[in-house]
Amino acid sequence: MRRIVEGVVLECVQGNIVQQPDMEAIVNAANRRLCTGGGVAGAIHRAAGPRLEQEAVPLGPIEPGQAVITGGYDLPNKYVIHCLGPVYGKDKPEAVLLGNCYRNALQLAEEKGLKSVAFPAISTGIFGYPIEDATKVAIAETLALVPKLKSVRHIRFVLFGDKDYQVYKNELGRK
Ligand code: AR6
Repeated sequence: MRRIVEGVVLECVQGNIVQQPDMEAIVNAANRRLCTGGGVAGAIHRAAGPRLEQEAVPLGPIEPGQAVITGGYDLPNKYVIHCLGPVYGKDKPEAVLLGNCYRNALQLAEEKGLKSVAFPAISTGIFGYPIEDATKVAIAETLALVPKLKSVRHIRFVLFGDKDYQVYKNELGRK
């Protein structure tokens, strides 16, 4: 599912975040220490190789909503943008902190002059954020930023599961 808003392609696909070779940056659903983990973080660190941790860990610890950028190493992507999402029910206000992830990630992409960024559904796995609520935040925040983007021209949301993909598809089509 894809739509174009003010010249920016917004799309959602079902797939794996580490298999998006046409994107300049992929976003990691990181932990505060920026080390490897489960879910997205595990997949990204495995695919990027140990040099990713060597660069990322000294940049941490980060706080919920914050984002930092590193190289992509053995990934097909030039950069990884690491975001710490809120733990649902613990880091509050969740929606603000989750929105900050998308805003700060896109700001880093702009600063690097990147054209394309792929996001996973931050916080919706181990951190427990309900997918419907997280999707509303991710899409509303991204749409609010689109008019300000100068270099980013392609934003892709990559959903692992079919249900998550359907939720994104409905939300992106509705707005
Ligand atoms: N590609 C795309 N989406 C994925 C992939 C993948 N390879 N793997 C999982 N997902 P999570 P969080 C989906 O748990 O909730 C880590 O251990 C998954 O189904 O990766 O922000 C870190 O070290 C879910 O919908 O991130 C942190 O400690 C979404 O991506 C903690 O987990 C996010 O799931 C971060 O938790």
